[in-house]
Amino acid sequence: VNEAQKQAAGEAAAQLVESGMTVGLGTGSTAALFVRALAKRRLDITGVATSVATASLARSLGIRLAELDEVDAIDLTIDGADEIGPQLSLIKGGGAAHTREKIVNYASRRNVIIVDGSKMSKSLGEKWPVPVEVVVFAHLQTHKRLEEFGRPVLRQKAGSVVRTDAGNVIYDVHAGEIRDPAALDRAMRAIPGVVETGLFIGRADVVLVAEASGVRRLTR
Ligand code: A5P
Repeated sequence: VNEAQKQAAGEAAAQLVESGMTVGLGTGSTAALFVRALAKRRLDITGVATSVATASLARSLGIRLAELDEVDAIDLTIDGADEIGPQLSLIKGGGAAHTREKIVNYASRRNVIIVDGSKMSKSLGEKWPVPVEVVVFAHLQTHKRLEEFGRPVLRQKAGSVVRTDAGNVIYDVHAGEIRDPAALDRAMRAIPGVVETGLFIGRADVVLVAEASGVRRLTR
């Protein structure tokens, strides 16, 4: 679905990268198309991956990688998103990578999000639940606390519980339309056992939206 649009967004993002940059590499199918387009440009860059999956893709394409703690700062991070609401607020974590993605995002001078048109929504939460990374210890207690905000569903794939790169689990909290995403983010993160939410508020400088008519550039 929307493969050509994702490809266009990935290529447009690759054009933003210049030799000498340290570049944050996002996770997901759209970010993977960006990583492929970036590798084709053969620039002298250092990548910082947001997941084990992205690290192995980048390595296989010959992109030099560093750990975040080995670099001073990241110049530019390109990542995908699951849903984009007003003021470029984001829901991320559909690929279970949002904690690392958020750490890389905050370490980056500029953050560009690439999506196809299907990800845009009038009200954040109308399309996606909020992914919340939770430590395994007594996660049913954390589940109970999360019920205050909606219906939490433990994420499973092919019959087994999904684990993040850090070994934690994910609860997808069906919270409906979110009126105040910053407040919801704060309230969820205040629960013991919650590692991070997939709400990214005020963290996208630019969103590149690929549609049939071309790539639109949105700024906050
Ligand atoms: C990963 O955890 C997510 O934040 C991704 O950025 C998101 O799921 C986008 O993936 P697609 O580009 O495959 O839709």
